[in-house]
Amino acid sequence: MTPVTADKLVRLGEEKSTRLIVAVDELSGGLTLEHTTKLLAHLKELAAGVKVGLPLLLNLGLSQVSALIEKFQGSFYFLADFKLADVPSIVRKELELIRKAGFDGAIVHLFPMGYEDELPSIASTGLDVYGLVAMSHPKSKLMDQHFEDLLGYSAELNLSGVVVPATKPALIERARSYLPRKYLILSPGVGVQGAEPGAALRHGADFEIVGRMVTTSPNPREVAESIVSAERRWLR
Ligand code: O7E
Repeated sequence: MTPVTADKLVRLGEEKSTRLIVAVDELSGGLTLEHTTKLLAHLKELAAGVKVGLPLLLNLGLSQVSALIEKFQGSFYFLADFKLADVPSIVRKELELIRKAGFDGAIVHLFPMGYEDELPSIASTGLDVYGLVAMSHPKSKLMDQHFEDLLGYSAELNLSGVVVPATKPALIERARSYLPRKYLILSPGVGVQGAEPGAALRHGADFEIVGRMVTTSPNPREVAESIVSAERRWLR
């Protein structure tokens, strides 16, 4: 199996000295192409990645999302978060289409399992895959109970990394000590969901996924600057 290292994300993070991935799920003026383009233009020097979820996809449609990726592909790492959780052969097809749309990486829910024949070979298409092993909200009891199983399973799949919430720092520490260093830890839950910017990095995460704190602010650039300056204290 070829190891996957999410080179582009790591490179952009280092070049810009940032560990911010912006989740564009909500925008003050609405999730239009115009507003999203304006936001990304403002964040060019501050964010390493852009997470595109179903709200943006369903508002813009895939062709506008692809156009956005093409416009900003040199500036950002584009991460698809389409809540993939299905039988392995279908998830594989979905990942191939995500790659074709221009994305650099994609997040997959690991709990359906059975991915061992499908996910490692996705690396050859150039798409990085991240597994979700815990969730940020306080009521995610079933996920939390199976965190160790999902973490162990993620290591078997030779992924680019995992998603572990910033709101549960003990889980980040556990993931960091358990997984090989090449696994990136991406942490959502910063800002509106309660974690302080930089805190996930302090506990061992590699990147922080931040949505509404930036995207619904009247001054997204200023907020992003404050997040990045908090993160810079913890850069390794
Ligand atoms: O709370 P915000 O606005 O900073 O947004 C957080 C983003 O991270 C949002 O896009 C949400 O879908 C995502 N996220 C979580 O908030 N918690 C999780 O546990 C997992 C994710 C996530 O990215 O899941 C990938 C399947």
